Amino acid sequence: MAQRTLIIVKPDGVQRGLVGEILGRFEQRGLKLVGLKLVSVSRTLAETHYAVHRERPFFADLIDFITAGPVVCAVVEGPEAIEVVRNLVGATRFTEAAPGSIRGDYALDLTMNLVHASDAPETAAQEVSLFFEPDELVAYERAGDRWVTGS
Ligand code: FUP
Repeated sequence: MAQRTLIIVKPDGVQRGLVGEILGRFEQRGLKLVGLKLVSVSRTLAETHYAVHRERPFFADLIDFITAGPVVCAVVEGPEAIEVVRNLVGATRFTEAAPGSIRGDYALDLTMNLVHASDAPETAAQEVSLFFEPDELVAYERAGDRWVTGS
C-alpha cells in the first residue's frame, strides 16, 4: 500500500553536509519526494513533535539539539514507505544500527543520529501535517515509476 512518511535530516546532518547523501538514499530506493524544505525548528514545534518524550530525562537535550540549527524536512511516498524508510535510517542506537543504514554508516552518538523518520501510520500522518501545509505537498507522476513499483 502506498504511504507517505516524514523524514527530517537533523541539524548534525545539515552541518556535516550530508543532506544530499541522506535524501539520495531514499530517492535511490525509488521513493518519491512529495514535500521538501529547509526549516529552523522553533522550541514550540520541537516540543510538539517530541511530546511523547516529554517526561524522559533526555528531553531537554533533544529539544536543544533539534533547534540548534536548520533541518531539512521531506515527505516521501511509496509502497510501505514508513517501514522502508525506517529500515534505511537504521536503529536508534548507533551501536545497533546496521552497516548500510544511514545511522550505521554515519552516526556515533545517540542524540546526534542524523535522521528522524515516522514510525507508524498514525504518527506519520500527524508529523506530516505538523511540518507541512497541505498545499506544500505535491502530487505528480514520475515516468519511471512503472519500472519501480509497477504503477
Ligand atoms: P527514533 O524513532 O529512532 O528516532 O528514536 P526515538 O523516537 O525512540 O527517540 C527520539 C530521539 O531521542 C532519538 F532520535 C534520539 C533521542 N534519544 C536520546 O537522546 N536518548 C535516549 O535515551 C533515547 C532517544
